[in-house]
Amino acid sequence: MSAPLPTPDDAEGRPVGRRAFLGIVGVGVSSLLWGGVATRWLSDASSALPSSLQSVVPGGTGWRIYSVNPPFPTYDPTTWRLTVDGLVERPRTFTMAQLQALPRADQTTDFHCVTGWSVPDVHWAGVRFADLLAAVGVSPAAGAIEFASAEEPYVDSLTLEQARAPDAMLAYEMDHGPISREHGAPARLVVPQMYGYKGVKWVSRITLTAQASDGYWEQRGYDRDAYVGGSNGV
Ligand SMILES: Nc1nc2c(c(=O)[nH]1)N[C@H]1C(S)=C(S)[C@@H](COP(=O)(O)O)O[C@H]1N2
Ligand SMILES: [Mo]
Repeated sequence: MSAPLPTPDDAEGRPVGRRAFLGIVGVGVSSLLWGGVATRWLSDASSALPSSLQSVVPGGTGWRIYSVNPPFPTYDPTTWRLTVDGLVERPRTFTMAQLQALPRADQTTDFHCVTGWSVPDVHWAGVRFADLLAAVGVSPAAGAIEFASAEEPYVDSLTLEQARAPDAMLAYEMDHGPISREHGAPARLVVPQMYGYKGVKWVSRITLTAQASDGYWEQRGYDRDAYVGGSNGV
């Protein structure tokens, strides 16, 4: 039998029991929850916890917020740019307005983290990769896309074929509003057919490459092809 894979719920590489985890978090957050400032708590005070305990979701939405290198990146609309480069014919950067000028796609899909939690019926809006890639032109040698987060060193990749799945997108809206800071503002990768670790938050650079490469969790033992129900880790 192989050793259990590490998960975002581990503290400093040590497993944290679910009860212990909830206990630690519960003490710190309960008073703030009543004050209705749970979101601010997540953004401002979360650095007081070990990085791996970033996973609390006040309000019971079902989400756990994950981050490997806090604090969460900040989004400044005046300076933010998405870079699309690598094996493309016309490398370029996009402002949010330019990204939103591309054809918009909407979908409602379920979200599954490999550690066992799910959120049903999440609404996303954003750009399909067919449309994004048409804006830069794909070089014949390209076979995959690498997604880098403003939160270094979080990265992941998809083959071009995977990225062209009808429900994969670079999302800039979640549940009918701009993506919030903790969920990856202003843009995150959404791949409903795969586990959540493929869904890079705070996407800042999209680089076309010849072949897919291992992402953050894949370097720690998870499958690169992370199809829900059809990969390791569960
Ligand atoms: N930059 C970045 N993206 C990330 C992660 C992360 O830690 N950092 N965690 C991944 C994992 S394992 C999951 S399940 C989802 C969780 O999304 P949420 O934090 O919006 O709930 O984000 C994914 N994208
Ligand atoms: Mo996850």
